[in-house]
Formats: sequence, C-alpha cells, structure tokens
Amino acid sequence: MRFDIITLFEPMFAALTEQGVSSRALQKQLYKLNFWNPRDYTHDRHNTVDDRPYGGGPGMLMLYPPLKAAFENIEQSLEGQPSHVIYLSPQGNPLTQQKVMELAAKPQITLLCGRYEGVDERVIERFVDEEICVGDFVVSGGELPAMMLMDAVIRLLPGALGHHLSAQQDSFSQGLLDCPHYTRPEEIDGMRVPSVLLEGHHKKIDAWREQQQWLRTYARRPDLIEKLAPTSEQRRQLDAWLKLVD
Ligand code: 9D3
Repeated sequence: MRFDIITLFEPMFAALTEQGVSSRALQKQLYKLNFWNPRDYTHDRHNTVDDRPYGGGPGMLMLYPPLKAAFENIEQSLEGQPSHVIYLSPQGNPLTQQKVMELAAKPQITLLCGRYEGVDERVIERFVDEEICVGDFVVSGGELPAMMLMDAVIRLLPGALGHHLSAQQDSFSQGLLDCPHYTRPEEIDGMRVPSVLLEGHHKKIDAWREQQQWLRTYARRPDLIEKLAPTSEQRRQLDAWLKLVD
C-alpha cells in the first residue's frame, strides 16, 4: 500500500508514524508514505494557498492551482500506476469498516486534507474520486480524519497486527458491539469478574459473550441490530435474553 498525502501540516502525521501499530507497519515497509505540501507549489512572496470565497461568507478556501500542481506531481511519481483519490470532507460519505476493507485492497490512495472552509469545488470535480467523512462532528481540518482512515486501513494490512484473528473478529466487522472483558484480579473495589469466565467451561463462555454482545448492541446501538437483519431465531433469542435481564 502507498499513501500520498496532500497537507499543509505534515508534522501532524507523526501521531501515525511514531507510535503503535501504524509505526511498526511503516518500519516493516507494509506501506509507503509520501507528503505533498501545496505551499511548495506556490509562486508568490507569501506562498499563498488560500483565498476568499466568491459570493462572500466566512473563512477562506484552498486555491485550485497549488492543489492541481500537487496532484500532477503525485501522478508523475506514480508512473502510470492507478491512483484512488479521497477528499476528507464533512460533506463526504460516512467511513465504515466495509469501506476500510475496500480501501485496504487498493495499491495506492491519495488523501487530500482540507484546511480553512475547504477547497474550491472545481478541485473535487477534476481530481477527487470520493469524499469521506469520519462522523457527524466538526474538527479543524482533514488531517485527523485522514489519520483515522489510514490507521483503520493499515491495521488490516497483512502482517500489521501480529495476531491475525483480531482484525477479522473486530466489532463492526461482525456487526455487533464487543462483549465486556476482565483481567486480574478476580475482585477489585467490591466488583467481581462474572463467574462464568472463571469456570473454564468454554462453550458456556462463548454463549455468555454472544449474549452480552447482543444485549449491549440492543441497548446502545439498536441501529446496528436493524442493519444486521437478524433471523427470526436470533430475534427470539434476543427477546428471551431481554426478559431475563429486566
Ligand atoms: C460551516 C460549515 N462547516 C462544514 C460542516 C465548515 C467546516 C468545518 C470543518 C469546514 C471544514 C471543516 C474541517 N473538517 C474537515 O475537513 C473534515 C471533517 C470533519 O470536520 N468532521 C468529520 N469528518 C471530516 S473529514 C474532513
């Protein structure tokens, strides 16, 4: 996997390159990273990358010409290999684990990180394949959303996780939230580990964990239950568990 990132704030990506799974995956050369700063493609004394919106209104927009130059330089460096261009944008499609898996199968991804109020719409029209949003909340630019996307993709790359089961077994991959987990000690501040987890009966443990997944998902994310389209048998089981609980 190769990531080409168009950003005014390359240093922010140290969060990805200097810590954790994504950092080790980079050392292992599971992916390559190139940064392209629109400021490097300006020609005026102030290295201007933004300007005021036509029609008025608050804030500034990223100018077309420096971004065009960045895209053209990426294209040149790709020597004919295909590129998939994503603009991180509040107007984008929500990022999902399904989308993350699709992206992890691509040889290359270009990420355009907006600042200010965003980019001139014609940049999107000419250079962008898809717009992606990371949630219905506002952050100050596309860099943190880009890093979230990259982290999610990188941990799916073969060899990134050490233990291969976890990436597949994740909640969302499965459609249900995760069950509660406990480690030592067996009792702390008056709270005991559920006894089923201490008894070593693995069939019972699996059944308990699945019950917890369904009950938690029902309580916290009923939208996920609907999306799962449970079978009538699964619905009956959930109803039975719900009656036991309250
Ligand atoms: C006044 C309208 N705002 C749009 C919702 C302005 C605006 C807010 C934040 C314009 C750009 C930004 C910067 N955010 C992103 O670039 C961004 C983002 C986000 O804010 N939330 C969730 N996903 C994303 S992806 C890129």
